[in-house]
Amino acid sequence: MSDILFPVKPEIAATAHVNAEQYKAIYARAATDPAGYWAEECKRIAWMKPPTRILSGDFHGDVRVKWFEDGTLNASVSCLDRHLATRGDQVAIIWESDDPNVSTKITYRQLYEQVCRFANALKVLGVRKGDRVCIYLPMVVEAAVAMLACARLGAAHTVVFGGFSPDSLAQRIKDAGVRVLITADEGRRGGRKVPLKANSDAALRQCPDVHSVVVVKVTGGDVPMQTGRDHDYATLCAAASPDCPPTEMNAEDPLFVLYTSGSTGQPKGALHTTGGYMVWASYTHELVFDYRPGEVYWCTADVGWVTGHTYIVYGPLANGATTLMFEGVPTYPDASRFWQVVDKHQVNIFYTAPTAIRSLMREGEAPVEKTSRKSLRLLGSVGEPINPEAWLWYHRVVGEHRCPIVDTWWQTENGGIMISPLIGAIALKPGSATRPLPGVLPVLVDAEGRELEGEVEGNLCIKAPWPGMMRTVYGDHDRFVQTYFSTYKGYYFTGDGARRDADGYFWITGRVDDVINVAGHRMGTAEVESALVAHPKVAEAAVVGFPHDIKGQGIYAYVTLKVGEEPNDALRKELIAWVRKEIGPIAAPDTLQWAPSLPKTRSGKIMRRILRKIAANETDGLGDTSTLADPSVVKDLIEHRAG
Ligand code: 6R9
Repeated sequence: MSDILFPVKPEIAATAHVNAEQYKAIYARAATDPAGYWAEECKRIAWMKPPTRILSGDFHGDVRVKWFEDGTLNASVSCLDRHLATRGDQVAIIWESDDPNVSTKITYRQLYEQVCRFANALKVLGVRKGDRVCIYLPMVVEAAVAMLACARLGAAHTVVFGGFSPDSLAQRIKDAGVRVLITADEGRRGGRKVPLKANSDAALRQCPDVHSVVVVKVTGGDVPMQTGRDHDYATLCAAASPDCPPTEMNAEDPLFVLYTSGSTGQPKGALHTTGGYMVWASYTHELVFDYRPGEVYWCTADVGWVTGHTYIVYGPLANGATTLMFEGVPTYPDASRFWQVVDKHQVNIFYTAPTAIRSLMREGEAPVEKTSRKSLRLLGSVGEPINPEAWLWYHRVVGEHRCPIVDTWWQTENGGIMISPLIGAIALKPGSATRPLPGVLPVLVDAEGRELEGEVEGNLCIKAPWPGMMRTVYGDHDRFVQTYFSTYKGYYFTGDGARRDADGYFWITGRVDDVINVAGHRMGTAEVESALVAHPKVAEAAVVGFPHDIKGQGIYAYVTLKVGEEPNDALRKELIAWVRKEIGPIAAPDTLQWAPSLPKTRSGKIMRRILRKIAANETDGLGDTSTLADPSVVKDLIEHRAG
């Protein structure tokens, strides 16, 4: 681990939202008097009826946490209406196309009008308060419009990443009880086309309840439209009124459901509510990015992930920022693209993932150095642990030692950033997410759930509710309690391990459950396994993560074939393509090894610890294998290690 320390620069501390002394004071205040602290902070968003009851519930029993429960609001008002008087003509969204010659800008007033029109159009299609609407769009402005239009009507959106397969899309649509889908003809990424409408059509064959599909023309590709079901986005909006009063929502009414992978079975729909989420989105965006009015802010995530929800759409728009939406990829047309976009739009704050930094690092410094990047003031990282080498490269080459880096740790379930430096208050250590934000009480516990003190490594838990936390798993509250609050009683368990150093800094070590983090995307091993065993020739499969230079972790699959099936290269390729088709490209195994049998305990449990070691090529330290039913299995797997 890196011991290098980058102290807070005095000129940054002097102007930042929070300096070291203030951090200490507000951290203590939020920890000891959460209701008092958030009663003040919740005023940062627009309320129809301001709340008087701030917090109820805790992490015991059936975990019914409520924030601001007697307040009412509409999230779109905080993001749009309230800015019209002061910054109606300021750019709200800069959209940069996959094609470097194309970009557009849309002001708060224009965004407001588009959202109102589309909300009215959705109303005509029957969307009502309390419904769920699925959004399966590429990175186009219409994705933000669609999210805000749902919010305006009080319908929860569930955004599905455009890289997911028809089956994954269908699964989410069915689980959420969706009846209206918003998609595009095709997406564009790195010069290639993504067949979103074709995928939607395939998915909807399994979803008879979806009665309406709205299709945004992105590429203009020729796609079949089903009469009565499919509607053209532009035509609907042109016919709709630009005036749409916001629906009054309770603070605890759902804002969105976002599916995320866990250690078992099917993805879970993380349900976020309106008041607490919006307060957390606005608060964390302002503090962590030290956002100031007039700045251009760019988060490179996709809106299909939680980072896109909170830090492209809700946080920045609530704070009246100019937020950049990028349709493309970091390496198209070449490895200079990010920095060209930074120069073109004079970006001040830039937030990306370690996997992107590592892939650009591999291309050398020249593509970065041929750009100016003088507008940059602050850099951010999210999605997985950032290795100190990548951190230092980001700091030296991209930020020219000028820009502090905020390594932000958080999860879909959290709603927004939880552990991160505040640039005016906390000295940086490359590779450490540093300290918790005010309102966040992280603890490390041992296997028995006992809190550990001081310099120690343990399981990362959170001790008390914060406004942005998810409230339930959509449609399955028992699963919510079971997944997050049963491992260590009275604590929210993150699924991550972490170390705390002598300065009280947190170093996230990665998942301690059966979740793999592939290029910042969460993938449950169980999901990949069930896709593999769904193939007619596969008898059994075990999937683990292994260290990968660019992606952080790669996917390593051990496959046992049915009796009579011959392992060969063609079948290996077929199985990898099968997973890609079943779940999506992000789930495709990097390595697939044939396993005549898998290492199991006498009770039949697969010993993943051993499979992880073999995948990582750390076969010297396999540890105790005496509980295996047949220890010879391991020898065979080591001999035939793939990759
Ligand atoms: C926002 C997001 C959550 C998991 C989380 C952890 C990993 C995210 C990290 C990080 C180390 C960071 N993670 N940020 N690990 N340092 N700065 O990524 O949400 O997709 O739900 O993933 O990602 O393992 O548990 P999500």
